Amino acid sequence: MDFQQLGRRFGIQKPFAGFQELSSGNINRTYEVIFGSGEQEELYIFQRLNTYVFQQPEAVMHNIHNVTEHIKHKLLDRYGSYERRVLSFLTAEDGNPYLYAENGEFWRAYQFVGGAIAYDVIGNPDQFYEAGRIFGEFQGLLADFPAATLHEIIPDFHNTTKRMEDFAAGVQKDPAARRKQAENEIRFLLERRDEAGLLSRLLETGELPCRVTHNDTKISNVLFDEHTGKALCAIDLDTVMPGAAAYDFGDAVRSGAATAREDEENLDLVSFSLPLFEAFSKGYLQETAGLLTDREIDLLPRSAYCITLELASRFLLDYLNGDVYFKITRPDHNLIRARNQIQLARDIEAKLPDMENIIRKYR
Ligand code: GN1
Ligand code: MG
Repeated sequence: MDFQQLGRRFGIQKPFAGFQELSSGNINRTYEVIFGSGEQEELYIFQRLNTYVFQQPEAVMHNIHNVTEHIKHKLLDRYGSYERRVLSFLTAEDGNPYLYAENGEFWRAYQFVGGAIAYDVIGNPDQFYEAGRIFGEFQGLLADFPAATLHEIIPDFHNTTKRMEDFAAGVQKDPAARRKQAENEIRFLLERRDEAGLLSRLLETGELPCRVTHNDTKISNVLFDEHTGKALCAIDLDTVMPGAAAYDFGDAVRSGAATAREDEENLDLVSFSLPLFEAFSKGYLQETAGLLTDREIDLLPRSAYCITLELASRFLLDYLNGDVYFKITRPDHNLIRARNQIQLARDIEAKLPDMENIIRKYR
């Protein structure tokens, strides 16, 4: 990467002074880049979009631009300022919020949010309450966004019925001849195929409303203020599209109420924390009061189950396909992730009645 040149094309005047790659994120490559020095130092986040996953990167940026503009206006009305509460993208030489490097790579850059931190694993219920509040707020901020103006970035992204069909087909094909290594996991997921598809069927029939949703609400996509611990904003808007609100709730608790990282190999450490689930639900339901239908609220516990099965099937399918989609750092990384998510799904399955009681308490 020639950050000096990329920076100049994004209108940064100061000289390039250094960078580090940020390891979180399974799809794009993300870099924290410094320009200038001392008092004059400026920090930016540069991202190279994965154009295998995002085949229409300009459509991604079209969505993000319009959604962040909408959010800025709403926040100005509500709080008089949107500072640190929404991502601000840099404009390249031709006026677009992205550019193509000489080698064809697709790049975007945004202002670094100072004094903010993201977590892969939640530390305590207060923190997760904050995350629930911010994802609830996100849903509210976009409640009047015109969904029809958004591009469908990845068709059928959370169509779990289709995901399970693709998974079953991948098992049959077994392109990388790895099926033998995952027989138990395959059986577990295929046995739950119908249950996994529940939400996507209800979305299809209109029993669940289609809203503008984030679609990648894992906990590392929330920025917190380093000092106050308050959640500032949801980041990573690549997959903002029409979808089911319950999936955003489900994906957030799948990742944030888990007691271990998504790729923890020691399955004894992987469980679903009810106190964390309760804290998130409280924050989320406070913020979305009056917005969600009864049916949507009823389905929140199930959503965690469906999305965990969905993700397990995606990781396992990628393993069977020879690791073409998610970034890996070890040969069986996707198998480890799949086993981890299956363990989590087992625990959620056992805790569904408790989760339902919790939702009843805060609705
Ligand atoms: C990917 O790139 P990242 O880490 O934000 C994936 C999500 C998965 C997540 C699991 C576009 O998200 O759907 O839930 O990994 N994003 C895409 O960690 O497929
Ligand atoms: Mg993402």
